[in-house]
Amino acid sequence: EVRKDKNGIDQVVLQNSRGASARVSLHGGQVLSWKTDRGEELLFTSSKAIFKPPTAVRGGIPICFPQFGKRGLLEQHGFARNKIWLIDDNPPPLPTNYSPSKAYIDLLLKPSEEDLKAWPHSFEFRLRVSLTVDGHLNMLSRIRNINGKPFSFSFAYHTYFAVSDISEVRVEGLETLDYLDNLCNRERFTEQGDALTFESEVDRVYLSSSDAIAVFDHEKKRTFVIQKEGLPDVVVWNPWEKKSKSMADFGDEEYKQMLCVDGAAIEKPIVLKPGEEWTGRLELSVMPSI
Ligand code: TA6
Repeated sequence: EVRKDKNGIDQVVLQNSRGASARVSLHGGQVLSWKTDRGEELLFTSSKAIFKPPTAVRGGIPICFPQFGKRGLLEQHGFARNKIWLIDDNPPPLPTNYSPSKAYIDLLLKPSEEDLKAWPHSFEFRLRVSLTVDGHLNMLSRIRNINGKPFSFSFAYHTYFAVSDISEVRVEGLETLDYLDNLCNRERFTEQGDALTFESEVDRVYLSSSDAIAVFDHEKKRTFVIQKEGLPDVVVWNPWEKKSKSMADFGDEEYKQMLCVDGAAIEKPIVLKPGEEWTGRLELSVMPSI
C-alpha cells in the first residue's frame, strides 16, 4: 500500500501473510523499516535523521551506487540514494524464487540529465524489495548497461542493523579474511581467527567473503543472518563516539544501537558491456540465538 511521508514522498508498505512488514521510500529506493511479525523493528534509523531530499535518511538500507565512498565528481556513495525512484509496474520477468510471497515492490531508477553530466553512462537500475513468507527481507538489484560503451561501478546495500548494545555484538563469517581499513587510508590487513567484537570505531571493507555472515545481538538473544549473491565484499562500520558527535543527523550515543554490515561490491568494481546486466541479491533474516 502506498502512503506519503511528511515531505509528500511516496512510501510503499509491504506486509506478508504472517504480519512481517517492510517500508520502502521512493526517495533513494531506501528500505526504512523491516519488522518481525510481532512488530519488532530490526533496522536502525537515527532519531536525528533528515527526511528531506536530497539528503539520504540516516538508517535503514541506503543504496550506494554507482560508487561506494568518495571519489572524483560524485557525491559520497553516489547519487542513487539521493534520487526519487519510480514504481515499475511491468518489470521484466524474474525467476519466481526471488519473491515467493505476494509482498513485493519493483522500483526503477534511470539517470537524469544531471546524473549523466556527473556520470556519463546510461543505465537501468531495477530494484525488487520483497518479504518472504518467513519474513526474510530480500533485495534484488538488476543494473543494465543501456549505454553505447562499457562502464564500471561499485555498489553496497548500506544496511543499518538495530542492536541493543554494540559492546555485546559479535560478527561471525569474516574471520581470516583480508580487509581494507578506512581508518588507515584503506591499507590492507588480515582479520584474525575469531569473531569480530566492537570497542571502538570500525570502518572496514572485508574482501571476498563468500559465506553467510551472522550478527549476534547478545542482549536481544537474536541473530541476523546476511546471505548475498554477486556481492563479494562486506563493509563493517560503527562510527563510535567521536565520529557520531561530528554527524548532525546522528545522536551522540546512537552508535551503541547500530552496526552497519553491508553486502557490497567494492574492491573489484563491476564492469558491464553495452546490454549486459548485473544482479546483486541480499537476503536478511533474523532468528532467536541460543
Ligand atoms: O560505512 C562506510 C562509510 O563510508 C563510512 O566511512 C561512513 O562515512 C559511512 O559510510 C556513512 O556514510 P554517509 O555518507 O552515509 O554518512
